[in-house]
Parts: sequence; C-alpha cells; structure tokens
Amino acid sequence: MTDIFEAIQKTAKRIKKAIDVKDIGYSQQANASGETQLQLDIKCDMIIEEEFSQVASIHTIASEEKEKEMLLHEDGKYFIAYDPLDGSSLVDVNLSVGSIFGIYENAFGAKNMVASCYVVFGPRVEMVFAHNKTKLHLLQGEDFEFVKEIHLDEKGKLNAPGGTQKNWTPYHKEMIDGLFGEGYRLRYSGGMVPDLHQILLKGGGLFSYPATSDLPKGKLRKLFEVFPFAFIYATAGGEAIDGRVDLMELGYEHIHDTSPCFFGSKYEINRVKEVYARNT
Ligand code: AFP
Repeated sequence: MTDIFEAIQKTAKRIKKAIDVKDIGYSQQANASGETQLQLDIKCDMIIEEEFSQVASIHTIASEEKEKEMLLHEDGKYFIAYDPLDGSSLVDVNLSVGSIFGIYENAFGAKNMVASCYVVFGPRVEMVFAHNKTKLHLLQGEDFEFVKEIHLDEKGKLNAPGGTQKNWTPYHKEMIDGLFGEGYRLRYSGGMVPDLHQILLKGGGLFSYPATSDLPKGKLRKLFEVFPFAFIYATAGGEAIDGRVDLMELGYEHIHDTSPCFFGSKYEINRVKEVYARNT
C-alpha cells in the first residue's frame, strides 16, 4: 500500500503544476458520462495513469474520464477507481478542486474497498488517506507531511445541500430547511472534495446529493466519488447512507453508476434516516 500512497503523492505534485497554468483549454471529447471534458481533466487522467503504471501492485484502474477499466499489471492485487479532477468546472473561477481515489482489493465494489484517499487543491495542497485511521497530510515544498488524525464529532454545524432545489422531493426540502432552522450554516461550493473536506475538518455536518426528479439515481458516481468518501467518513467516525442503506452495502453494475448520497456525523445521518424511512 505504501507504493500506492507514494504514487498518489507524485500525481498530486504533477496535477498541482498542471492546474497552475494560464490556459486550461477545452477538448472536443466527451467523457463516459457525456460531459464535455476539459483539457485539464484529460491531462490529470494521463498523469495518474502514468504514475500508476509504475506500481506493480496495481492490477486495474478505472477512471471517471475513461469509459472502460484498464488492466495494468496481471500480478497486482489492487483495483483503483479514481476521479482525476473532481469539480474541474471550478478551476477557471479559482475555487478548490480535488482528486479522489478508491482502493479495492481483487475487484471493484464497496465490499472490497481497503483504503481511500483524496487530494484537495486549494490555497494549500492537502491529502487525506484513510486505511485504519483517517489521516491528514499537507504538501510542504516537495514532501507531504503528516498533520493529524481526523475525527468527526457526534454533531456538526454545517449543511451542504447538493442538487437543483426545484427538483428535490418535498420531504428532502423540509429536512434541509429543518437543519437550517436548528442553526446549521450553508457551506456549498459545488466541489465535492472541498465541501466534504470542510465538514470533516470542522467536526461534522451534512453533505447531501439526493435523488431528484431529474436525476432519480443522484449525480455522484459510486466507484469514483461515493464509495471513497463513504469509507473515509466511516473511518473518521461518521456515517454515509443513500437515504436508508449504508453506502458501503451497495453493489454496482457499471463502473459509471451513480447513487443518491448523504455523508455526515451521526446526528445528521440519523435525521436523514428518520425522514427517509417515513417517506420512502
Ligand atoms: P464537475 O466535476 O462537473 O464540476 O462536478 C462536480 C461534482 O461532480 C461534485 O464535485 C459536486 O459535489 C457536484 O458535482 C455538484 O453538483 P451540482 O452543481 O449539481 O450541485
């Protein structure tokens, strides 16, 4: 696992340099989810593919930017699903973005996840790696230095509600409004990595991306976004559900499958469970 941890650090340093250029250009290609790809997405995908190709323990990779999985080393045991640059539409307005990595053993799927990691590119470059514990590292010059372990409190103060509000169900809206009524503060940038990072580091709260009338299966992708963060939140003492079920209990059929998702500390997730049990 150390070799993978080190390879991710190398990708982070290269991606940081790729972001820090004047022209991040658009390509003509569309990714597997039908979105027009930023040239930068493709660059970041290539950087990760190159670095992971050097790591013999990695069997197969799947990228949010690739339609199909790619075999790297027949004898490797790790399967890594990654989103090279999540929130890339925020780069041109200079908001934080991130890379997400789900590390699976022997095959993809939540039940096979053994570690998870993300890198936030903000004013600083930080990396959170969850294995047995969830640990924060900060890029200092050429090296990542360990900062601290991350633990979520039982209850937080932040509310990050995703999805187009006019397409929310009435009970979802009532639940979100209820949290604001209790004094929760709105924190939503449109980048999953910084939004979930903020909740983790400020002790807790709720990030939600529910089923909506236009996206009944949610927007966020299970293998690249949902499972990696579910693993990180659980390891940090929080919880992650699809409304009713623990996200780590879910299967997947296609590597680009999506799921509604809720990540938070215990108090807020219990609230989601109560509301969704009554209404779904
Ligand atoms: P982009 O990569 O297209 O910017 O999307 C980012 C994202 O996948 C995730 O990082 C955000 O949490 C979510 O989409 C935001 O979606 P909404 O704009 O629908 O709230």
